[in-house]
Amino acid sequence: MFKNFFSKKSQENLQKEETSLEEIKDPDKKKKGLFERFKEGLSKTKEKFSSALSEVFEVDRLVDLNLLEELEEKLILADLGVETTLYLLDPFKNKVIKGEPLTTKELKKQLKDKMLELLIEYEKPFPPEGKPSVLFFLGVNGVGKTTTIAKLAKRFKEEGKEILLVAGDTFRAAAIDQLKMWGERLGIEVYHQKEGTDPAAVIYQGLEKAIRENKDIVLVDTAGRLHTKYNLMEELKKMNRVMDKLLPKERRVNILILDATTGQNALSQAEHFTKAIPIDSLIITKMDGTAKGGIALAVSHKFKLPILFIGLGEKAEDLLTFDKEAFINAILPD
Ligand SMILES: Nc1nc2c(ncn2[C@@H]2O[C@H](COP(=O)(O)OP(=O)(O)O)[C@@H](O)[C@H]2O)c(=O)[nH]1
Ligand SMILES: [Mg+2]
Repeated sequence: MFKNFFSKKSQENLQKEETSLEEIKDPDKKKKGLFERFKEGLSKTKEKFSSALSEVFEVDRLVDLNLLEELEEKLILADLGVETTLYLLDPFKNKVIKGEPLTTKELKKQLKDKMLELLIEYEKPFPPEGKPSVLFFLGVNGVGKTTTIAKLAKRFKEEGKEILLVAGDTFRAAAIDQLKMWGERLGIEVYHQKEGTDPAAVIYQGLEKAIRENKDIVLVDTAGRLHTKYNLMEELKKMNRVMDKLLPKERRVNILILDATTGQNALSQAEHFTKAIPIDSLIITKMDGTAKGGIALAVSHKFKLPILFIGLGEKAEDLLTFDKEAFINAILPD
């Protein structure tokens, strides 16, 4: 995998994310472009939703309890999970029980509105204001932390920001090398120490350096190994405390990375991490390769966390700022 990671393909993947001149002249066009990219990237999830829901919504008819039960089963299977599905459907059940008329057409429209409502928006500026601001990336091994850091760092660099990457995954030398190679490729400095160094110490010194050198943004990589003697959660708490000592919390975003292909497992990962340290937001990766994109709704709802970006591939431009309308319309078109 590691070798693969820095293949020629990956290099080509680092091409510039461009906004065309037409999009600048016509912001609606940009929005349309965004909708298209969500649609394309989420096509597998859309197929799953449409094959599951087409029977329910095919003909416009009056909704009864049977239909809602059928829909319930299908939404659970489309990775929305029991909790979120019940939350979405309960008001419609109550309506039907009370004998209020509701057509499938109205149901679909109102269901989409409710889905939009439960996706929390990230209200604060991103990245946070103040120099330096810190993005702290967490998540289990292989979810895409290092790749996402590279994608974001590239974006910030193109905006003219001074960046520092901190190699807080000191568990394997290869993890440090992976970040160093991204740094070289992107022309961005990486603060690192030897394999096995206490990650909290690396982060402390990395942050001190960023403060001293007046960097704009620090992106901190971490290890994600859960099934070893290494107590990841305790280590993460320590890293969090160390950063609190150097900078006000408002300048940092703790970002949990989840891999959409893991489906319901993402919920238990979120459970673990949110118990250990305060998580501010989510990035959900690998939405391109999976039909399990519905997990985004389940995890955002259950943990009341906004989604900042979604990963729709390995290319640099495949990190899209999360747009809930584009997302819902992509998986559940009218
Ligand atoms: N298809 C796809 N692959 C991704 C995405 N994000 C990361 N990957 C791949 O997932 C693998 C693991 O990524 P890595 O950043 O090393 O994960 P880490 O262990 O969390 O740092 C790599 O092969 C990445 O290219 C994505 O959005 N889509
Ligand atoms: Mg990594």
